[in-house]
Amino acid sequence: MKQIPASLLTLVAGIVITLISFWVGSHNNLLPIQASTAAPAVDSIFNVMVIIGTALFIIVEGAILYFAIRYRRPKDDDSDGVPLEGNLQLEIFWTAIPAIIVIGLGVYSVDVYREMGGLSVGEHAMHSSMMMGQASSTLVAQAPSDVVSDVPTLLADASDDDASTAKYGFGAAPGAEEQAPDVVVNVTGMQFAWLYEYPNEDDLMTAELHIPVNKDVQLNLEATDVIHSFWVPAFRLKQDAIPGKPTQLRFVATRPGTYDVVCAELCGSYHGGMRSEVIVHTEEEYQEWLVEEMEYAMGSNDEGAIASASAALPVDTTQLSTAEYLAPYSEEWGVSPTHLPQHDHHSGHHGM
Ligand SMILES: [Cu+2]
Repeated sequence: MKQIPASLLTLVAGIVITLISFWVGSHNNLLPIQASTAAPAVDSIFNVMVIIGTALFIIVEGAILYFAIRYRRPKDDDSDGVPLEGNLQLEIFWTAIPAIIVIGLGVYSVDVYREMGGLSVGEHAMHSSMMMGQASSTLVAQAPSDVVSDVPTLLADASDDDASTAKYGFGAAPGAEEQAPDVVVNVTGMQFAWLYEYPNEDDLMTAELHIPVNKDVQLNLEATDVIHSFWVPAFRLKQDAIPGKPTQLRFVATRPGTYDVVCAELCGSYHGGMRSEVIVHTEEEYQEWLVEEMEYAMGSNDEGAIASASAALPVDTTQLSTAEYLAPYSEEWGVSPTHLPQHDHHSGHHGM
């Protein structure tokens, strides 16, 4: 039988590996549903990395298996292996290929990041500090010493002004920098809950995030205690909430539904329970929800509003009467709450 040339075998192997890798990359099914404009861009770079990873896996593991079988030690062969040392061409080759891959992925990821608005947040802050830089250098160049001494004060003022605007996070999509967002929600992370406040809706407060579909939404994130991270896997978006440093997350949800919000920064003993939901409504549903919530909040009496709001919010157990505190357990024990001890004098709500 005539020997098949090695170059031909390599070519065929290369084609087969490429086809398998592309197939695995585009059918990996590893990611959740896509529910924001950022998701397709993030998924495409993820899939490219899976394609490259699959090819490398097949080549490396394939070579190990092939060599282990093809060059296994024959029976009764106790001789040494062939001494091999150094191969400059091979070393250049296996340094250059990963370098090209890593640089390519780096450029690609910056492009995806830009598309998501990662480069447009804090533009105001950047502009003003750049302008200050110019102003101060002209002052230094032309002015007498008393003006120059004012420069640090001017710079300090500028940075004070910027303290209230987020410099970190995700801003408007490219081309939409001049447009104001359709919906603004202030998000506060605390041990161990997310709180949502709608500044344009009479500071309405909720424990889940409600937003309309296909609208430009801006979240202003902050934290009251430690660093938390606001992560919506279905949106492919994650942004830290940092005490004292406001951050921003601007996005467009593209699919109505209910999606998980997960805290992705280890923030204490109940970090694992720091979950919430984002509900993406159609425009009409969102307006209906708003009206309903506003009616709730401004309800016939204030106590009712507080009760309905607090039902959804984390409970401060120190403010509860004994009967209220035990109510969830009494059901489990088969005891009527009215039979529970009523030691404290303010247990006026017992039996509810
Ligand atoms: Cu947290």
